[in-house]
Amino acid sequence: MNDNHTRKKQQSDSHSRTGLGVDVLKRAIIDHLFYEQGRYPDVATINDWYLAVAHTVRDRLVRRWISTAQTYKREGSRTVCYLSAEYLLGPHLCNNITNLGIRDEMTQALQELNQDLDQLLEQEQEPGLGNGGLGRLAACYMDSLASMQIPAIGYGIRYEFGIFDQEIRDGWQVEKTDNWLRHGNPWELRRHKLTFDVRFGGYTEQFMDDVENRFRVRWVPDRIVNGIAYDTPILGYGVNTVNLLRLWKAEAPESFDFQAFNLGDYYAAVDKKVVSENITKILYPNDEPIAGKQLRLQQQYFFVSCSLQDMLRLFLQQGEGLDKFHVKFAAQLNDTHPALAIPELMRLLIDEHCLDWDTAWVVTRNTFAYTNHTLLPEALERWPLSLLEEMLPRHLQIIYEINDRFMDEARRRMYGIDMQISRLSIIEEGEQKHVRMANLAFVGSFAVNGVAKLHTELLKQDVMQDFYRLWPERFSNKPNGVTPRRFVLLSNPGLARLIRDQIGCEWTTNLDQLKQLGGLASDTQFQTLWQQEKRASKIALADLIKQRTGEVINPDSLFDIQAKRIHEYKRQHLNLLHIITLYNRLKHNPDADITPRTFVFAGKAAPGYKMAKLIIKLINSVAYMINRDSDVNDLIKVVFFPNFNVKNAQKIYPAADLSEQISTAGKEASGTGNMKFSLNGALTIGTLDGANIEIREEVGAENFFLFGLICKEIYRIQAEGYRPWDYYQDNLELKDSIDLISSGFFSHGDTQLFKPLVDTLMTTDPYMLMADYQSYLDCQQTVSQAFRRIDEWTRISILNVARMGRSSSDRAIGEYCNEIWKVKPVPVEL
Ligand code: 26Q
Repeated sequence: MNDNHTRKKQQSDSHSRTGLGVDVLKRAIIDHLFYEQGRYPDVATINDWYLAVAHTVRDRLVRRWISTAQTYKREGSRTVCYLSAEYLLGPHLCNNITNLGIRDEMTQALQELNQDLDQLLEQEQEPGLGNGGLGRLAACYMDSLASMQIPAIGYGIRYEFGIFDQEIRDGWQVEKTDNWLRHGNPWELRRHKLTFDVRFGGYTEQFMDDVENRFRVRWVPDRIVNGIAYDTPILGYGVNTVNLLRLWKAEAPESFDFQAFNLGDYYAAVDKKVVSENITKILYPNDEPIAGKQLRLQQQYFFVSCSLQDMLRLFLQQGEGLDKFHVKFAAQLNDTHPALAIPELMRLLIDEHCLDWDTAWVVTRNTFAYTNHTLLPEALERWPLSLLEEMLPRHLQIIYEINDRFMDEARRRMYGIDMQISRLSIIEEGEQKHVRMANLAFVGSFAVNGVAKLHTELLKQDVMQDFYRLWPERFSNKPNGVTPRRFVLLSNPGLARLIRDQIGCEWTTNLDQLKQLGGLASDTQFQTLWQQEKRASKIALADLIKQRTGEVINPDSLFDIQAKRIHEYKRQHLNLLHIITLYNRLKHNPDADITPRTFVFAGKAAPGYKMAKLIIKLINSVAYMINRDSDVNDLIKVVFFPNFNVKNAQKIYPAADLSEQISTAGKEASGTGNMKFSLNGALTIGTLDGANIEIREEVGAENFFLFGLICKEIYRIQAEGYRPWDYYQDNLELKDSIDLISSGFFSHGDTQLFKPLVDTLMTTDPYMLMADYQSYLDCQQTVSQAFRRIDEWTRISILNVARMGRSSSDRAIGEYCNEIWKVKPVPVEL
């Protein structure tokens, strides 16, 4: 999608490492196959071809990468550091081809070599270094930062095993380790020389520094681990900027283990090596109780320590005094996972670089900003104080000092205000003391933000209300966004082409341009083309579903899709109650006039989250019974699409007619899948929760299927006492659905299997399914009617896409840059 000028320039470059024309790409691929894989075309495997193409593309990033680094260094640019324990990047190859603007050229080059690009793309193992929304957000933000030419470094952890691969056996989720590095990773560069020591354990002692003439603290650790940098280039779209994603791997320092400490005790030394290298072995799942997760805390400290040491190194190269550190760097904390960066920067500045406390605190407080991603109280990070004391004794001292000074400041601010000061404390008192990471993150940051309007409001009024009362100016809302490059241009090329033919290419970097499609929404010719694209995507998904599950689905049915982590608050089981109700209706009346639907579920459950896994089992059990029932006559089909990851997501979003966003109001911070669906022309059925609220405002209430209690009503009912039994008794269809589950109908007669789920729904259910059931059913009825008027549906689908401009991650990053980080683009010339 390049303009003619750049295309000409590209074609004139015949260098085999940089040229972008078809012939030079061909030559480069063959070269790599020969000299790197040691293969020639006749015997090369698909994976050999994949690697040859990957290296060919990587070559084309290198020159831009170096130019970018040189430019930033020369200009002494202010840099954003995104600190995130997760990056859910998805496959690189197609993204880099897209961002280089050479998809057509590469397709042709491979054709001429008798290879199929799509087939090669299938070879790539995606780096699943994240759980879900938060990790994917970090990846979208890296794409936008590079595309907007913002100097930025992403810092994180190079997990050897990312999020598990999900298989379904007998309806249950089975976890398979994700050995993504098995075949090597062509997208990273190990930086052998770039390593830092990270200390753990031991004790601290005070000593008099005669040179500096002041007391200092020395931390004597009992263990040292090395962090080695692995760099992945992040290419912006249509620009020369290549930013850095720097992930840290833990290794044992040879000298430390083998000589100084374990002389003569070989096995203990090997043991220590294993323990050290364990730190970056595996990604922790969310929704998992934190108890006993020592290793998780080690991971968090390990990566922030490496990252800050690296930032200090880069800063000191510029020859300025460390009291100006925050002038050159802004560091964003992606939730509280990297919050130990706050005491760590204090420690580095004070203990290692001899700054005084007050100066160090000014620097620290002006460096960090914190993004909150959750309102669920059980998901707020708290670490046992005893664990910190043992693992990071110096940091605990610093945290205490930060807290004491902060509490005094709070007392001065609170003067005359009736408020419980203990709620502000970083330390939670009790039988077992805890460190509250959100409080630490707030105290050490100059800004804190929520990720959607309602979420930010609840943050201010609820979760962090005391902080908000005292420091309202630090709070802001930064609505999430998603990259239109990966989630439209790359994953839905047909739709992208259709859009380009109407409005050109500017929308890919300025998503508001999609507005121009609004004028075409009622154009019947355009509607037909739009329907054709959707149908093609649905057929492609149907093929994939056939291949993965054996299930045959009807591409003309309404594709009703819920794809996201499995969690009770996201209410996949409410979706199921709708399906079971439709089933009951069909069984009572096989001639019932029902709009044909295919219900698709996809998502992983945390391995230790019993109820979420039971929900997966129920989905598959319902699918089993319904899909085999001839009374249903294929009017409804239920499919569980296994192993939801970025690669699979890219096939799922384009095929959806209806996007299920049905969390209990007030529980979903934002959601970003909702945006990806809508950008691909799905209509949304949803509650007033998270980003659904903004999506509805943008696309128009008349173009959004709204149902359910609003947040305030949820709170009110909960305060009065939620009585699920009343809904059950008053609603025959609801009762029938629940009873059918309880009867063992879906479990080969086993009445115990789903009892835990039903019992929760009937008693304490904090997500109040029953209270939203009827409203959801009515709304689904409206959906079914609407889908029958396909032209009207298509009109609304076009309007949805046309009005999704604000959900671009470019918009989000623009707001972070202007309002929080104060950074400006630094264009890179080749
Ligand atoms: C914490 C401690 C120990 C182990 C694991 C964790 C952990 C890891 C990941 C806790 C939470 C997460 C991930 C949270 C997450 O993905 N939140 C989602 O963030 C999205 C981006 O802002 C929002 O759109 C979603 O609403 C929110 O659920």
